[in-house]
Amino acid sequence: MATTTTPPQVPKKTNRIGLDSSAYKGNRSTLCAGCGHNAISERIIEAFYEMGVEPHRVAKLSGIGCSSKSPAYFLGLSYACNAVHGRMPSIATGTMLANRNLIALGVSGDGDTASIGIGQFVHLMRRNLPMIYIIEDNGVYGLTKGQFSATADLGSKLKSGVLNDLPPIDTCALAIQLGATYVARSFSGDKRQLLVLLKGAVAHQGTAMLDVISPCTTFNDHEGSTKSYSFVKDHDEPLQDVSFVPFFEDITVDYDPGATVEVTMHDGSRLLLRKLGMDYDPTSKAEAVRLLTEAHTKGEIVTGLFYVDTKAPNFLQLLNVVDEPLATLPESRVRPPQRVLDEIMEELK
Ligand SMILES: Cc1ncc(C[n+]2csc(CCOP(=O)(O)OP(=O)(O)O)c2C)c(N)n1
Ligand code: SF4
Ligand SMILES: [Mg+2]
Repeated sequence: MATTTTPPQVPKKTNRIGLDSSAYKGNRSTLCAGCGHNAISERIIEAFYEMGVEPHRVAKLSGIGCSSKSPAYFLGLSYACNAVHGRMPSIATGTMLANRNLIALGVSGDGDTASIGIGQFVHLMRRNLPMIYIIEDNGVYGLTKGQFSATADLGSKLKSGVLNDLPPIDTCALAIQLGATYVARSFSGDKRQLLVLLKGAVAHQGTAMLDVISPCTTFNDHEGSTKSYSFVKDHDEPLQDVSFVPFFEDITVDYDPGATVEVTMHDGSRLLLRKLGMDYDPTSKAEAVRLLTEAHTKGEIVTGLFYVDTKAPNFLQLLNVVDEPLATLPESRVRPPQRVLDEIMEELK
């Protein structure tokens, strides 16, 4: 009689908290094949897996758009709120005020952020709320069939031949000027750079704003578009070669301090920014804004970490928010005693 042998079980690879990568995945994507947003979802899965973040500590927040749908496709064990178009910042602010132990991960689109949501975006950036804010930037309103968004470049062309005659809003320059403390631009097709910048964002304790150019294969990947795969590949000018050493890996790295800038993040992780060509100081707001202005003039797409400040107080520190989730506080800690109420009434007399 023939005997059957069962193949030996290969144990699944796990991260530092014992979870395998399936714990960081979500539903199967319903976005178009080749959409840049799918590649960003994959990098988010990798970053949170490799950082060993507990999925139940993450709150995924988004607005409306193909980009804003994408949180359904990663971190399926995390909390999630798909907000109203352009209103994700308010929901994120409330979430973090209610429980500062969460890690807020916002995913928005260029339309969601730079058009209908611009008012909410600017106030979020000036508050330096601890959160990761990703703009999946394709220069169009993908979900509503490809109209220009406010990040579309002057002179870029729609599939129908219509030319864009308005200048773009640079969300990175805006975020830096307003007060965000970790600001970067990347490309959905640059797996390595995007993964490192995402890990740095997880380690940061203020607003980490990542504008990720993410081509829309259906409506904005043709000749004449400045957000197509081929245009971005041809015009991408990486500012630095970025690498990341997480706090839980006690690794010493040899580098030439003249050519590499080391940034220590809030949790002790380190970002190593090896200069590529020009001298650049990522702690100078003025330099960052100048760099972005010059890049626009030259028609270059500069990617990398533009600005970082690990010292500025964040919104929760400014407000002195308690450590515990507000919902767990007993009445004795949330209700002022009668004596305090009486004093207030006296002052108002
Ligand atoms: C209040 C409101 N106005 C308009 C719309 C229609 N709408 C849905 S998504 C969208 C734009 C999405 O563009 P973007 O944020 O760039 O996301 P993408 O689909 O390109 O990823 C618009 C205008 C809406 N859903 N709600
Ligand atoms: S329409 Fe564009 S943005 Fe939306 S899923 Fe398709 S390729 Fe992506
Ligand atoms: Mg868009």
